[in-house]
Amino acid sequence: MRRTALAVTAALLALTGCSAGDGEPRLTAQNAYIPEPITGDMAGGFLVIENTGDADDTLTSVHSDLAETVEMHETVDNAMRPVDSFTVPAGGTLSLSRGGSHLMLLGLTHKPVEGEQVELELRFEKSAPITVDVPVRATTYTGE
Ligand SMILES: [Cu+2]
Repeated sequence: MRRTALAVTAALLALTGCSAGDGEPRLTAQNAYIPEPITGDMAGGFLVIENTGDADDTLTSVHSDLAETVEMHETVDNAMRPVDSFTVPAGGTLSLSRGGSHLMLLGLTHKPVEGEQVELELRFEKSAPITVDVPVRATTYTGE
């Protein structure tokens, strides 16, 4: 009897942990790619982070074995500049795309080529880190 009650409680907790409306962000990374860079100095990184939860989260840093540092850049008037973080709004997306905000991989260990996979670790203020296997695409690839 007692064991049954505990099992039911555990099941309920598991259920609430998976439902929306709990004041937590819920993030998934999609459509990630790195265009094959022209030189081995740096590479751009693009992806979409969707937040289906009901609290904002913040992308605070990105790490990769391929790069010494991964910066977050925004593009203003066709010039890019580093920022400390990106917001992933509740019920919305953070879109890192060509011509807009993006990741910049600097200090590459080697020049990545099309077909390769590069691991990126995304770290957030609230959510657990997300590791993404990012495919290296053709230099001219734009995501569509
Ligand atoms: Cu940049």
